[in-house]
Amino acid sequence: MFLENLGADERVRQLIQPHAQQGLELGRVCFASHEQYSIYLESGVHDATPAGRLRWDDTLPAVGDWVAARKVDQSFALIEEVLPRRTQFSRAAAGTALREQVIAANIDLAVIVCGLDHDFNLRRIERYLVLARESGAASLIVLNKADLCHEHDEKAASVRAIAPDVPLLVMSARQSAAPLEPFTRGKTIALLGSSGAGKSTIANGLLGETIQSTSEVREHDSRGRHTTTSRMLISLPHGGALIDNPGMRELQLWASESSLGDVFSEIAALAAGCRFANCTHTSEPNCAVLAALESGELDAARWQSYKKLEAELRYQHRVQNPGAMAAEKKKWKTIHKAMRHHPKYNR
Ligand SMILES: Nc1nc2c(ncn2[C@@H]2O[C@H](COP(=O)(O)OP(=O)(O)OP(=O)(O)O)[C@@H](O)[C@H]2O)c(=O)[nH]1
Ligand SMILES: [Mg+2]
Ligand SMILES: [Zn+2]
Repeated sequence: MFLENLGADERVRQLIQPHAQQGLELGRVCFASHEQYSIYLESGVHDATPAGRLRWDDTLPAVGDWVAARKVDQSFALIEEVLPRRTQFSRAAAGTALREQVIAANIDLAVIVCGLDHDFNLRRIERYLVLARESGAASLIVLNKADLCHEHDEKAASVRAIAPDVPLLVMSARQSAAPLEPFTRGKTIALLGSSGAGKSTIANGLLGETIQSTSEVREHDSRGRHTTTSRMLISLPHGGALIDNPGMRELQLWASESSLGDVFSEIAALAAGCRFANCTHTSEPNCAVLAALESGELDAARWQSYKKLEAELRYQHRVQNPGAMAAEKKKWKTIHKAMRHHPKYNR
């Protein structure tokens, strides 16, 4: 019953079947930090540790994962298997090499929280939208702190312009999180946004009690204080679960070009109208993108934002695929060699 409230549906029930025959039971990871894990089992919360095999296979669980676990005693369990994910949120983690870091798994709805104070930033919203799109979860944007802002209609309109298909709520979490409640029932939601945007305030509102600490933002720039430092999955009173996230200082994208294209779909549509299929939209004749920039149909800041994210993804792709980089180098070597031997360059 308890796990059903947390979102255990037909899919995970089926996935656990073969493991249940081995004496394992269904669980959901509610906390993961520095190799410390907690999981919900039907009988309640247990501390847990992943089987060594998961570490070697690089398939360690993340918050939100459904797992097959072996209960060791009343308070401790061993995670034997991570069940296939429906969605997964990742960011690029810098270490010795750039790698994918899964932040949370099996999220149904990404709630992108942005304050209507100095926190308000369309470009950051776009970044989160790309990340959410890549994860497979649906998105919803909350413009919070409506009580502090007089021109929230204007700001809401500018958000609608960049994300016409994404549901948008303008609210004041300090007063009530009720507007968001209908979107959360039976779902697993993740609260994303910068420090001080009001994620934990929203979480407390939805939970109906103060579970997450919150703290005042700096007055002059509305910056938060990184109050939430770890990620936890908490069950919601009306069914479903939420993950309150720490506000990330800088969120490195982990996404594919297709997610970027989905979030900036009007740009992809424009580019399809360029005369050259491989148009770089810099100086080519009959470039639909340049024409749209000229006429004002495409906002220059939006275009810059797209290019910045695209460059970030390209870079990432190159670092991840040394093979692709080597192939690119080889291609240029061949071209340069051909040029050296070409009569035009040898006069
Ligand atoms: N005026 C006003 N203040 C709000 C509102 N929502 C949140 N706050 C305040 O903003 C401050 C930061 O809120 P938090 O909920 O701690 O922000 P957070 O997004 O969880 O921040 P981190 O945990 O640091 O990532 C707190 O002082 C809240 O009381 C709102 O709707 N209106
Ligand atoms: Mg917080
Ligand atoms: Zn073009």
